[in-house]
Amino acid sequence: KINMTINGIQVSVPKDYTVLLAAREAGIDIPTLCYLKDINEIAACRVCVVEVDINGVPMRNLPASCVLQVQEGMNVRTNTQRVRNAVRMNVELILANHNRECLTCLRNGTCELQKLCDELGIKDIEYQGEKREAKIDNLSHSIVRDSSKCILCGRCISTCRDVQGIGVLDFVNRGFNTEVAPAFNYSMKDVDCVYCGQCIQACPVAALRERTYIDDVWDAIDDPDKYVVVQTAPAVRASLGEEFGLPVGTRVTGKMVTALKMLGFDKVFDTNFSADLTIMEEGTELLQRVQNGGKLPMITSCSPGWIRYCEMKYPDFLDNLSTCKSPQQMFGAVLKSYYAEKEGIDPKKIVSVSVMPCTSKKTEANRPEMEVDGLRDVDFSITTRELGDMIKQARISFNKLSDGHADNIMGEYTGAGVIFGATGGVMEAALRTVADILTGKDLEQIEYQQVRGIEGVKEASVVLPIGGKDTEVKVAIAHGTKNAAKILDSVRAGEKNYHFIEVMACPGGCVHGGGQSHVSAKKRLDVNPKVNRANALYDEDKSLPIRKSHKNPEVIKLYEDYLKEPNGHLSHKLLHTHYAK
Ligand code: HC0
Ligand code: SF4
Repeated sequence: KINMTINGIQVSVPKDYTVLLAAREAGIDIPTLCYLKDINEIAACRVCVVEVDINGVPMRNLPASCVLQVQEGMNVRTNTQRVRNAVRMNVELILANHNRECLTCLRNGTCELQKLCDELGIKDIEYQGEKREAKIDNLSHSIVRDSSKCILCGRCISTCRDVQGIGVLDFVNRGFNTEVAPAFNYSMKDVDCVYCGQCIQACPVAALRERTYIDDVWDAIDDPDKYVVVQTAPAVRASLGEEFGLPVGTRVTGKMVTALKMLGFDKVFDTNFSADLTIMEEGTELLQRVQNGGKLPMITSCSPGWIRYCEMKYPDFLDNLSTCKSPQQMFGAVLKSYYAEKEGIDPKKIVSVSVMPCTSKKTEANRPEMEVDGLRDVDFSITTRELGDMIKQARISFNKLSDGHADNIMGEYTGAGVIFGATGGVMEAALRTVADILTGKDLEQIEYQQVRGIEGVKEASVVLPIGGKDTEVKVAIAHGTKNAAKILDSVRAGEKNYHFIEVMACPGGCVHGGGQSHVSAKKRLDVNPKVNRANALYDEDKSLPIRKSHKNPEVIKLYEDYLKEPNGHLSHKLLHTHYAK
């Protein structure tokens, strides 16, 4: 322990602490902007400066507390006039070159710079210098980059490079013209970006944001000739409430359904339904590969950021990918065939909308192969945040809503479908079904704790009877592309062999997707959205009467009335695809 003084109060803190963390523990919230704990600790913005002396000897400059290690005998002052003036000047310099159209900004209300100015009492700006030229890159389906909003904090750069192991973004140009962009200022559309949106989650302002499709969805709803159907991904229900001030990870399934009905969607369904369907298809595919000597390990194919990553960086694993489309796409394909036929609706009139925790889903929905007979599986994919905005635009008091229930015949789901949204969830759902099929029993032990949690790489093995003999089925789970690389490298090197691998592009899985509600850097010091939101999904799983995908009555009916059997002829037409590059 280190003994030191902060603002005259004696404190004792662990040796590896920074002054910033020590102050927090002592109840002093030093302002920060570029700081993202464990990810971006580079003292770029100098908003967290403090005045320090050590055993009576003053440090000459004002050091940045986010990178300053605590020392015995340190005396820190965070609120002297010298500190206040310096902080104010540093923030004003940032503001001088920032597009300050706050009223019309997507991040109005969630902007960390806006909040900081409020907290620091900045009411006028002295420096009115020249502004960097604004460049907006909106050519990808997923991500918009707006240089006029960028404050050069570097949070996106560190996240993409160090958390995701990709490194698409960096500082380009010099001096006054410095900006954050892909190399040579290429569009995000033309680089190795997987559209995971983790950079958006890191961005304190609106320099990186999703490409929005809200207006397209409103237009469809307002068009009397269109039949507009919405599906909501598993993870959305664990974050949407945050848009309305509820604690991180509050489960709002029923309110979400009611709000969607109020918005005017003709039918409100659930992606969990097609998550269950995916397990039927993917589980069957796995059993066939294991029993018939097919390509192993089989790897999940539901996370579009992961698919893009595999295509670009690990093309030798493309044959390992399950041929299943993602639940988002399966849902759309079944909607415009089975559902349209059952209800007697012209599928050309159906507009298929998805609400996803994900920015990469927008690009997935637009992939050329994601259609059947000329009908797009999904017409518009919006994020959790965009749905929050639509609900606000409709003046719905979300927190007062009562619980609704998704419509039939594609709204029923099991606990297995819900947990898809957390890392390890697809694996657990698959194991529940595969174990039942192989043992011929209705197993009661269905919680696979080894595949849960936020460890970057998880492994488990389950002994199951295959072809009459007990076989150790080995599985692995990775979340975040950097962890995916670790697993794939070890498989490639022959150090590991597995039967089945789950990969999700985002750290934590979909619950921490690039389209989820923003959680500020400051708030992340106290709550871990990955954990809270995953817990919300595991709670919902526990609360449901049916927790295995193959027991979903609407999925059973879909096979009886239409698809006939998993991996059958119609399934291949509607629900499977091929990834090649
Ligand atoms: Fe996911 Fe999905 S679970 S990718 O994480 O598989 O986005 O939530 O919707 O499609 O179901 C995201 C979340 C989905 C899909 C499902 C899968
Ligand atoms: Fe990097 Fe993901 Fe952002 Fe693309 S979307 S720049 S891959 S963090």
